[in-house]
Amino acid sequence: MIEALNAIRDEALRRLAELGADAPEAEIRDLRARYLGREGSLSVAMRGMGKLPASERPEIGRLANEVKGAIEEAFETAQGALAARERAQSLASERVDVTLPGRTPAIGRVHPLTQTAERATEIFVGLGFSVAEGPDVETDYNNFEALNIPRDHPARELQDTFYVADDIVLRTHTSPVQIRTMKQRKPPLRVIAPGTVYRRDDDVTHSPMFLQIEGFMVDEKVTFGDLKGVLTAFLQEMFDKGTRLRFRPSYFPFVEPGAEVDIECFLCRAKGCRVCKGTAWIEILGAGMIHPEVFRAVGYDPAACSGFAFGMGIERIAMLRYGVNDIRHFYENDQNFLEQF
Ligand code: FA5
Repeated sequence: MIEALNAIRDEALRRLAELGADAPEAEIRDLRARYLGREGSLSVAMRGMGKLPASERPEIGRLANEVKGAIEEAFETAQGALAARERAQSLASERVDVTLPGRTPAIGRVHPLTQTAERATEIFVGLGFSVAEGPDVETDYNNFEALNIPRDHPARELQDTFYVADDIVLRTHTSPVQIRTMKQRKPPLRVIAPGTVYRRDDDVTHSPMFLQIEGFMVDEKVTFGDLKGVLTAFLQEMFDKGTRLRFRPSYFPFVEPGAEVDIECFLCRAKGCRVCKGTAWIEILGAGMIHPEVFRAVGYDPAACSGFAFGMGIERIAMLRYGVNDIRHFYENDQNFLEQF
């Protein structure tokens, strides 16, 4: 038994040495299993110890453990050397250049239309207006009827409407917020209402979904002069002090008199381009004195109060502010475009 154990150790150490320094890990593992595995020769020999006389067992047992320890140590050394070699190889081939610049995570920013709407809101708040909101899905009554646009009124054709149901629409303008606010509150009122509106429209200056800011003021003696003053103050703050604007008489059923306001086209410096359609002016808002029928619809006495209202397009203002020549850029989500603002 003693000889057998010594022979197993010698053979194991010799065969491991024969494998050489470049032996792959799998071969070392196989060889190890051949001696130390459950069916390996050392394990088989040790199982035979039960048959030995009791007096020999302690000595043989000690020797068997020594042999096992020697074999284990030899394999551990070989496997350790292999691991060290592999680590050295991978360090030599993988180069980490610590001087490379880091990867900066992309940081989002506020959309130019939101920036423009926020700036506009800030200016109106500075002029004493407070902010109100209304839903995008609106009743036909608030969007049209209460604004003096009855069912068969030709003005409905001016706004290509998306209907959700017979009496429910995607609001075509922010003017229904006038109705909602006036029904809830009493004059004096100075309110703006920014929001999204929808129409069947699509070209370089028209989008099917766009933003408006409604504004209105109601008190005992509000005049058209107040309207001009507020809009001039707003536009000169939004653009610059020298900004020229013009009021053109126009028709909206919910105001009398009504006007459209244009500002000089900054894109072409008033020479005429495709955005201003060669006219040197861009229409940015509709406005006027609130119609007595609207006051009646919300339960106000038209003889006791007066007011102005306006509704302006945020995209048009943003186009002029940033020199953008096609409204569709705002909705295409092209990073190269958006990163400029
Ligand atoms: C209205 O929507 C009226 N509610 C405005 C108003 C309010 C008048 C209060 C009187 C009193 P209009 O349809 O003209 O009016 O639209 C107002 C502005 O929205 C336009 O001047 C323009 O700047 C913008 N606009 C209109 N249609 C589009 C569109 N399809 N895409 C982008 N902007 C648009």
